[in-house]
Amino acid sequence: MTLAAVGVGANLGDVARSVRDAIDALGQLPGTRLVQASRLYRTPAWGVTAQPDFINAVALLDTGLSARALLEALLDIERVHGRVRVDGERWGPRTLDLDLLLHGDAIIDEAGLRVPHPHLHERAFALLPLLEAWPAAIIPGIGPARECAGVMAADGIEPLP
Ligand code: PH2
Ligand code: MG
Ligand code: MG
Repeated sequence: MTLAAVGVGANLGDVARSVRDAIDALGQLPGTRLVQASRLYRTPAWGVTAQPDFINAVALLDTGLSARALLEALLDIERVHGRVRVDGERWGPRTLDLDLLLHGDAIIDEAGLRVPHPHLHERAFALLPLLEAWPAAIIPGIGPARECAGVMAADGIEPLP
């Protein structure tokens, strides 16, 4: 079994509902248990900033799924939530985005699968909920997630009431 962290985000549709439903769905994957989920955070869009705020959260899973199998399961859950991938579009608005942030201490760089998530250490919207769910999280090849978050502005990121 492996501890895996999944970033959950959405900024189109009924976003809080999508994020909560996705966290439930993650806990029901085969051979997988939901260990912890962060609160939901409202976060300003990062990267492409001219789009609605996101709701972000992180789910911590204990799973027997390989990173590749977990990735495929994440894509399935995204599709169930109406995610439409637009060719060539990067960082655009979406009904649901599930990102494999960490899979134990694995470092993977394969087609479609990069773990740890290549932007995790520079995104407060992912690090803050990650640290809430898993305070001791280590980003393989980078270091403790807490140290990355400590040097980062978290402007405008707030837990939902
Ligand atoms: N996801 C992105 C790009 N920008 N910004 C926020 N605040 N939250 C996200 O989940 C997000 C983003 C690409 O996946
Ligand atoms: Mg993403
Ligand atoms: Mg994604």
